Amino acid sequence: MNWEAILAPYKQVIEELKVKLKGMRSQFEHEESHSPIEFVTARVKPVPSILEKAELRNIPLQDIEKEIQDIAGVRVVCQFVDDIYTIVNMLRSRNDFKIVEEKDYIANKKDSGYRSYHMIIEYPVETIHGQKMVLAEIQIRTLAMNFWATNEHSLNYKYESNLPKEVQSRLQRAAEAAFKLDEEMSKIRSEIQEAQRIFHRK
Ligand code: 0O2
Ligand code: 0O2
Repeated sequence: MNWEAILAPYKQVIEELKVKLKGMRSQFEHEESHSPIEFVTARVKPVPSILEKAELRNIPLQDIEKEIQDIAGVRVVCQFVDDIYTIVNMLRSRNDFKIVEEKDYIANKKDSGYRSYHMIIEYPVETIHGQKMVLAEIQIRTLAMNFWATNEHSLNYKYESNLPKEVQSRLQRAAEAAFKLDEEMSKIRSEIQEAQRIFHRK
């Protein structure tokens, strides 16, 4: 398989989405005091991870583009939980792509303790062979959720997804602690924002 050719449109999609989301951030910074977007990262899923996921789920190679929805992955990280829903609503009102699925792992956290808001979109990308519809996953989460997910992800990698029971329950408790932190931060949000406004004026 010519992976470079297959993945080229996905690379194009994440670059375009990154520009658009970072554009939203700078617009917010100019027009409002608080941007709901802290930072944006993106990646094309590495080929070995694509193959691993396909094998795990018995997805035939010719169905990979249809069945694996996160080959193009964009992550939007926010300060506050409310910011996540601000972004979600803004993304829903756009007309440069179509939302095909939404998964609210904040209202319904995963058993691991994972929290995030996921949107699967269908994004039209112009290629040298014409327009192609490409699936992409946008993950929207707070800094605390991101901190947790990043650590959990690397532990899982280290233990090859066979985390010892005690590590699993520790991680679940850490996830609750991270969520508590988000709740506490929301409560003092107005004070933080006031401080940021003053800092910005300086
Ligand atoms: P900015 O606007 O300066 O923040 P590329 O190498 O072109 O594929 P990029 O964007 O350089 O893409 O790399 P990637 O890995 O997609 O995104 C990394 C971006 O996320 C960088 O910003 C980092 O500064 C930002 N980032 C990662 N972790 C954190 C974090 O914990 N806090 C903050 N504030 N930012 C973080 P850029 O792209 O340089 O752009
Ligand atoms: P990567 O690139 O290593 O992050 P589904 O068929 O809906 O049950 P699917 O299609 O895997 O499952 O989608 P899901 O679970 O909605 O989202 C998949 C991605 O969300 C993962 O990508 C992770 O990035 C993230 N994620 C989901 N659950 C967890 C979790 O328990 N911990 C962490 N750290 N991240 C999680 P991949 O495929 O793992 O790839």
